[in-house]
Amino acid sequence: MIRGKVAMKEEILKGLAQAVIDGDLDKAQHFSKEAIANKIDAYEAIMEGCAKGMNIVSQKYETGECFVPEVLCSAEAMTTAMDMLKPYLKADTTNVPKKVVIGTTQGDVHEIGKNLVTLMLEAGGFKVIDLGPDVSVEKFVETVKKENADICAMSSLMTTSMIFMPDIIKAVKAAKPDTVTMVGGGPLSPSTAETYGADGYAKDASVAVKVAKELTSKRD
Ligand code: B12
Repeated sequence: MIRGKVAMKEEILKGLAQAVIDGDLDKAQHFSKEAIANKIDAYEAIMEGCAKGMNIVSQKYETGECFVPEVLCSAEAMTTAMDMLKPYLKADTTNVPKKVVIGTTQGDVHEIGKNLVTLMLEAGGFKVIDLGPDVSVEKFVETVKKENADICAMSSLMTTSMIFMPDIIKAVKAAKPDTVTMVGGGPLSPSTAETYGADGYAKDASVAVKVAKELTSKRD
């Protein structure tokens, strides 16, 4: 029996990853339903299924094995599965939720990675205000003040858009010194984050939750 269950889970996780790789919406819906029906942990389904598939697409894009149209289909399949699985994510409701404002910086439409970080922060008990892609410096600052946010989190996948991060960090610190800043995304690194004056950096969504908790616990 147990062996059957493990095999079933492996098959569903593989199915989710393949659905994203193929950019197949029907398969993404089918295996999301299967994951929910078989009570597979939504966090695992997203990270070990969908995100694994998207990272394979990412590599194929790098090696020229697939192009923007296929990547767009994969992105849509990933978003479809994430939207179906999101309501089943177990949220950590122990503490009063800290508020995070997040967005992808100016001129950048990449948001899959940012959406994964948002999802994991929500699962980690944070209240997230997601400003979406292509967010101006002014919009970040305005929302941080309006929401009295604890964290301002910035995502960039392009060298042409990461350059706005130092301006956002400086402007947020000036407007609301007690707000901490966190950055991430493909072209970022711990040393770039430090140069930009960010309080935190994380290489992926699961680490982002840990870093966010550390940054806010210091302030309690
Ligand atoms: C998917 C994709 C697209 C999709 C985006 C769909 C969408 N809705 O997001 C589409 C097809 C639209 C696209 C368009 C373009 N893209 Co594009 N794209 C990619 C690709 C293949 C995968 C990115 C992805 O989703 N990865 C999967 C996710 C899960 O990983 P991730 O984003 O890295 O996020 C993780 C971490 O970085 C981290 N993280 C991310 N954000 C944050 C934020 C915080 C606060 C923290 C803590 C952590 C964190 O956690 C995430 C989850 O674990 C990358 C290749 C790559 N290597 O990154 C190119 C890539 C980013 N694209 C690139 C380019 C150039 C473009 C285009 C200009 C191409 C063109 N000529 O049209 C346009 C740009 C349009 C624009 N103005 O933004 C270049 C950028 C080069 C550079 N360094 O500047 C890349 C690197 C490809 C390449 N090598 O050339 N792209």
